[in-house]
Formats: sequence, structure tokens, C-alpha cells
Amino acid sequence: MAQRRVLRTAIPGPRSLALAERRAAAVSAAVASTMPVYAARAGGGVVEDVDGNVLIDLGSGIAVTSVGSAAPRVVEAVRAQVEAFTHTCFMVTPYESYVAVAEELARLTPGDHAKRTALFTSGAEAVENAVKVARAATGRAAVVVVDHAYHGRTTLTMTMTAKVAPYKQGFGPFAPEVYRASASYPFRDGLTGEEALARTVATITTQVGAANVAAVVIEPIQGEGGFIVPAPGFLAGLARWCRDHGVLLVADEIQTGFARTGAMFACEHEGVVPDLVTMAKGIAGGLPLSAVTGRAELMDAVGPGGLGGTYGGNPLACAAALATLRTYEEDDLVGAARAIERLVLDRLRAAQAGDPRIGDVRGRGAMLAVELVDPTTGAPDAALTRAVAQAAHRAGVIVLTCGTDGNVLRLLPPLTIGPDLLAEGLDVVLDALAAQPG
Ligand code: PLZ
Repeated sequence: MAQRRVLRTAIPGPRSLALAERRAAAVSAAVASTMPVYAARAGGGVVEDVDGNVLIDLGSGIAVTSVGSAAPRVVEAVRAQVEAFTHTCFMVTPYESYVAVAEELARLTPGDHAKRTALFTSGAEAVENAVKVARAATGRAAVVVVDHAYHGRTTLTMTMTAKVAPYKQGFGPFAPEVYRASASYPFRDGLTGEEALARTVATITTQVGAANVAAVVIEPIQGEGGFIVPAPGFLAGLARWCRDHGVLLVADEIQTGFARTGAMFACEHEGVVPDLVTMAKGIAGGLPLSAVTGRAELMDAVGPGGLGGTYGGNPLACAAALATLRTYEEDDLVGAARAIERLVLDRLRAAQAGDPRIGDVRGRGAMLAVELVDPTTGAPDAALTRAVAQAAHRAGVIVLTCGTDGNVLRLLPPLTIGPDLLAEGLDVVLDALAAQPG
């Protein structure tokens, strides 16, 4: 696909508007979309819509298409698999690609201990299953999560998710034995990693009791909650505390995993080796696949038949994953993520120097963000954030927001985006911010 931004119609164009009408009459209004344009094709760093507009993609379908959408090696692998067989169910007649994905995840995830893997379909399902494994292996019930956490939309995982609207509103009662402690959020709390850890551990100790805790589940860089990078030492200290108390550390790397942060997994930046890792999104180039990889003795502590699901480790998704994982390594996409970090952070920091509404610039690799605030009060400015994103959308750039307070603009380009396209996308976003009154 030609890698350049093209605007042929207003955004949304007439075909997208017609589809929006059909959608309103057929699709639940509860399912929302960031942009009102309908996709026709995507690849590299662009998405082409049904009106022929070509948009710069700074979202990767929420951190999924890190190797690009319809990446050639993925397309080829899926095509070969779809002709061989589409499904047998691994629980009925297994197949090699599932085993090969498990071998690759054992090799790629942090730590050189013996590991085992189980495959599922969505990220939420991986988190659910990590909790099942942790409870079965420890004989304990409590699960500790932190402020600003996002872990999914099922009953257990929405309980583990921090933000009430839209994720939990009206959906209670929630799952039992989920407890919340503070996170490390340097821009807001001003604490060192050690200070933040002391606060988190005090909550767990006094309100839950270490001996009751099966697992602490945490995103090494918080995603939906605001692209929050914990203060140095917080995660490593938490891992140490877990080890000392027989509590499992579950790293939710669903958004951070697979080269996204300039390392294969974000835990590597902190030298942390989790007991269990949950993965999805970037694992399979856009096909639905998720995984839990963990210490062999934990993963094998569940009784036979205790984990599974009809579609878990679907053969098309496994074929895609093997091609995707090969692409990360052969094309050095970890290096590509680091190059994106250098290019984008420099630009964002320069913009911050001239605009007091940019309260914070943060992130790692190709998972970068700006937090927008009212310059006089420092209060989160969700309205400004929404206005900037919408202006960028109208100008042909897909950009997402996040944050518990909705005031974070996040950049998640495919790692295959070219530097010129990335710079242009960034120009559009920063121009959109500069154009907002304030
Ligand atoms: N854990 C860390 O980021 C999914 C959610 C978008 P699923 N994040 C995008 C939305 O509004 O639904 C996510 C994540 C982390 C778990 C999940 C859940 O993954 O594949 O969406 O179930």
C-alpha cells in the first residue's frame, strides 16, 4: 500500500456515513468506535477507508498490529493454514503450531526457568486464566490489582479494572476477592519507586494480608489507565516483596508485550522476572490469540482439563503468531520501537517546553503519551484531549486517548511505520494541540 496520507473527502466521507446509518440500526449502541470511518484496507503505517481516504495509523488497532496490518509473512502463513485446516480444537486433535507457539513464548518471555504455556483467544481470557492458575497453585483466593489498572471486560477482569465508566457501570455485582492498592504514578504522586512501593505494600498488608494473596496482577506500564511508567525500582521491589511472601507476580503484558516498548517485554526494562505473563494483542499480527506463560510447576498445578476453550490456540491464529514472532526478530522491531521512541520523545519534549498544557511526556519505545492539564490548576483536561484527538482525526490521523481521567493522548504506531509518515502524523497531532484555544 502507498504509505502516505490522502484526504479525498471530508472525514467521515459519504460511504462511511452510509455505513454509520446501517450500523445504528443493527449494532448495539453500547459498542463505541474512536473514529467514524470504515476501514477497507490497512498496512505498514496507514489505514485506507471506504471513501479512499488514507489515514496515518498511530493506534495499531490498540497496540495489535505492531508488525503492520496484513503483514506479508502473516498473510502467507494464514493462507497456507486456512487451506490445510481451519479448526480441529486443540482439546480434540492437537496440532504442531500450538506447541511451536508455546516453545517460542518459553524462549522469548523473561527468565530462563522451565515454563509452560496455555493459549486462549482474548486478552481478558488470558488474565482470567492466569488468576485460575495462581489460585490453584497457591491455594489462596485474593487477587491484588492497582489503581488505574485495565485488565478486561469480563466479570472478573472488569472487577480488576479500575475505572468505573464505561467499563463497570451497571454491570455489578462484581467478582469477589479482588483488592486494589495504589500504583506508582510519578507525575501525579511525586514518589520514588521505593516510597510508592511502601504505600502499596502497606495497603496489601493491612487490608488483605500477604498470606491470603494468590497473586498481584499488574501492567508493567499501565495502558488504558494512562500510559503510566512506574518510578524506577517500584516493579522490582514489588517482585521481591511477592517472592518473600509466596505471592505470585502476574505481569499483564497484553498491551506492552512483543517489542512495543523497545524490549520484547516491558518487564525487561526493570529486570523483573514475573511468575506468570499474560499476552495477547501484538502476539499474532491481528488474529485473535492470547497466552499465559509461566513457571512450569505453577502452570502444571492445575488438574488435567482444567484449562482450555473451543477456540484457544486456533490454528489460523497460531500460524499467524509464528510468522509474527519471526518478524519481530528478523526485522529487529525492538530496534524499530527504540528508533520511534527517539524520534517522538524529542518532538514531544520540544512541544512541552513551549506549551504548559503538556503536563507530562512519558512512555517507552512505541508506547508514548502526553498528559494534558489545565496549566493554572494542574487538573486533568479531558475536554482539550478529546478536542485534539478529534481534530487529528478530521485531518486524517488515527490517534487514541486514554487515562483514568481521559486526559492522555497516546501514540501506538505500528513498528513498521516509516519515519516520514510518523513525523507527519506527529505534526498533525501537535498542530491540532497548538490550534486549540487555551
Ligand atoms: N490487559 C493490559 O490493555 C486490552 C481494551 C480496549 P482484550 N486493552 C484494550 C477496550 O476498551 O476494550 C487489555 C489490556 C491489558 C487486558 C486487556 C484485555 O484484552 O483482548 O480486549 O480482552
